[in-house]
Amino acid sequence: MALLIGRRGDVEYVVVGNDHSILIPDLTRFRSGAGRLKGLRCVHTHLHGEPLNHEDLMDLALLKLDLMLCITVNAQGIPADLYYAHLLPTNKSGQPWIVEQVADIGRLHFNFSDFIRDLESELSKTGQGLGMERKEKAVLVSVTKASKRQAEESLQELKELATTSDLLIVGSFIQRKAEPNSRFLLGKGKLSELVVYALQKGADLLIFDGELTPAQVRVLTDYTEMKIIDRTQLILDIFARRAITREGKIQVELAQSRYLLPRLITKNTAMSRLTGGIGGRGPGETKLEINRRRVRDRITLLNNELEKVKGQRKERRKKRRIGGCPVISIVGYTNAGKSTLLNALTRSQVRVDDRLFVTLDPTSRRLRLNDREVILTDTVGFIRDLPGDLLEAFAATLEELHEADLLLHVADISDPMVEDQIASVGKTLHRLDLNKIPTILVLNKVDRLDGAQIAHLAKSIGGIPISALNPATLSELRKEAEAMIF
Ligand SMILES: Nc1nc2c(ncn2[C@@H]2O[C@H](COP(=O)(O)OP(=O)(O)OP(=O)(O)O)[C@@H](O)[C@H]2O)c(=O)[nH]1
Ligand SMILES: [Mg+2]
Repeated sequence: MALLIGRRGDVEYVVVGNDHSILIPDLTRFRSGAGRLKGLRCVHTHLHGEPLNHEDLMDLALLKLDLMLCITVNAQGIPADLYYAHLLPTNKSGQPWIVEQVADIGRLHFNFSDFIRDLESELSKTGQGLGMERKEKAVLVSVTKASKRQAEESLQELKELATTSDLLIVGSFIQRKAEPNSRFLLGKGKLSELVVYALQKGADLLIFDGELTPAQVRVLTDYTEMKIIDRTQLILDIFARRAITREGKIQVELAQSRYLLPRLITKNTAMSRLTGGIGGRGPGETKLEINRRRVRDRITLLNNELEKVKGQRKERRKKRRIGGCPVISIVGYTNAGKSTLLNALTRSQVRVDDRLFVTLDPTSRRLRLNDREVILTDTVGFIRDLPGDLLEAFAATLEELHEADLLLHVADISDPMVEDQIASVGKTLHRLDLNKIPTILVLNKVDRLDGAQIAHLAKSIGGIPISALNPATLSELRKEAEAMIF
């Protein structure tokens, strides 16, 4: 038999099980926020004299109970040893919980109110006093077959994405697995470790590297009672915050709606977390109450609007074409320095920032090459595994690239992942059917490396080394572009 007892000592539930287990009811109506426990303790009997078992501890962690206590009973039916466990604040040994044993219930001296007040204040201390409270705190999670190094590099990028989205990353959690558990992704034991880890770090958001299926989001949300998002959603969120023009906004909302649609069947709790987006912002927030049909209608509407915008773009392009100027488009991984190069070549002032996806809307500037005029355009950056919905939604913007006579593929040579990034940009260009356009590979940010490193990389990767911050390094690139375009 089990009692679930609230903070003031009121019994919320009485559960009757059998001689070896009890079933705890759905507790979603009880609170538990970042760094906060459930406000319920579970006191139950163990009829065979056994201490707290694995299931008890899993429940303690996953449900974030205040306390899990069992009273064993001896052969005469008299209360014997007693065990209790509670979660621990962050500690050096990384222990998630502690189990205590008391030999006789009569000797249990335990002031619950003082205990729980101290524990909760310890738990909520994490990250406080640093002026960080206002930011949402998140833990990054990677469940992967890849090597530890690959997983870490991938998480580094995920961290940049999260920071760009104004989240505070308070920890990361990697599980390497040959075959990820397709339903839960992580095993239940690992999942409970993750929940306690997030609690200790004061996080209420879990960000999974990669894309979760709608079913996985549902199951993970139900089990952890935390907000769950994946890399795709994070990227969509960034785009939603960056979009400025009407066209950009339509494209992003379209991508978000498409992503949301198959996920709308989830249970209510999961849905409100999901549709709220991160901190409930972006186009996602208005969707709390809308159903699938309305999302579908919205998608149709957005598609129509996008068609109109496409038409207008085409007209504008035509007009430009009449002038007969050749077009050079800058493409590349996000943050590679594309906008900086546009600025350097055309002495413009488009926005440059050390963040991901600063540029969303294409910008065109005139450029004089060898006394002839060309048009140089800057575009949205690419990223590894660019969400399909997003790529499709941005097809209108990226269509412009089909008009290009030459592509400058800018890569950040100082990034340890540069070769992967070049490859994934290549893949995206292929997906967009742009791989037939002549391309110059531009290795940017050489100022960050020494001569020997540059020579080595330029030889193994190929391409023209430049530093977009230093116009003096651009002459070889200008010459090569001239030669290819005229
Ligand atoms: N050290 C160094 N930094 C550079 C160079 N070129 C660009 N950067 C920096 O790299 C960061 C990103 O530059 P952007 O031009 O915004 O990059 P982008 O490719 O347009 O990025 P998105 O539009 O966000 O995809 C900025 O902080 C730039 O100052 C370079 O040659 N050397
Ligand atoms: Mg840019």
